[in-house]
Amino acid sequence: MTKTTLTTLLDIEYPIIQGGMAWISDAELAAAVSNAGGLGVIAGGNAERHIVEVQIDKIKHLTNKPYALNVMLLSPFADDIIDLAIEKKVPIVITGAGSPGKYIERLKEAGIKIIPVVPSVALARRMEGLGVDALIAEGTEAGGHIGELTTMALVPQVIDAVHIPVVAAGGIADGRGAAAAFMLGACGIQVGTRFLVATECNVHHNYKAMILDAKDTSAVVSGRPTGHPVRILKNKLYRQYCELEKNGATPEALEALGAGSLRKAVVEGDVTYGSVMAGQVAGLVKKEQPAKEIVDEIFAECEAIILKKFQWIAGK
Ligand code: TUI
Repeated sequence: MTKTTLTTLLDIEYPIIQGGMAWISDAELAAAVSNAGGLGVIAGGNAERHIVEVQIDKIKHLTNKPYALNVMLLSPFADDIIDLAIEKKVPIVITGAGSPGKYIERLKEAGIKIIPVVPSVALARRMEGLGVDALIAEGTEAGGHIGELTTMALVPQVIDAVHIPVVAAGGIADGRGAAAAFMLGACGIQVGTRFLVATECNVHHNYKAMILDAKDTSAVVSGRPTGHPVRILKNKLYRQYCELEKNGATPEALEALGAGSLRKAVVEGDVTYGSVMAGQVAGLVKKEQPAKEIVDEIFAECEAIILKKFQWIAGK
């Protein structure tokens, strides 16, 4: 048990949030993380309401611990997913890929805690002004849709700019990353990539294998010209993307190449022409293990590092 403002706010045992990963974070993974004492997250992604509804109904049978629903605001169904969160009395909503401004009043009225993911200080300030409960400051090391700033630079700047709890995300996969996040002043961490290889994660085994094989330079960014840069593992799809970009393809043509590509990798296991979203820490992820083991290991390692540093500082 590690008490921080985040564990108190969310009524969880460990200050860790599982990253909401479109097509991947289902009730099974989220429940495993919540049962391990962290905050499990079901990802709405681009899915229609009825798909997400099944996962919410399912998680209620798999855990009695708090969980969250991640609402991806670029989704054409974002309005429906917010309605669903309210109807189903989801305890916590995490938003990504945009500003949740227009939904905040209704979510607050329903007693739902709101934690937006922010890539900048400006958005962090705006969100605080709207009365959100906490923020996740996500650095560009993260997988999937990303901002510009690194976690190391973003997190302390966001912390200095707001008075609400700030969780660090992007580039954190083990106890060393967690300890670094706490040193920056974060009250918790969000981890995505490492949970991709959790035993309870239902992503295709080819996707897991590619994460386990990744090295430091495997994760690259595609789609900058579309305005929606996405971090993925290098493959043939990425090379096609680069070719199109080099030849001056329109953002629409680039978007078209990406359409449906995440599903292709996650569900069909086509990791050659599919989009294998992952963070820069993919190279640190070396084995498949149960979510509980991942959580326990991260905090045991984090605690040991922090205790060792204190001894060092005290000159012992
Ligand atoms: O949302 C994510 N990561 C994601 S979403 C996703 S699904 C997807 N698939 C294809 C294309 C795009 C997305 C895969 N990974 N992380 C949280 C995050 N939010 N990162 C950056 C942001 C963000 C960016 C701009 C949040 C707010 C924002 O606001 C701009 C505004 O509206 O002011």
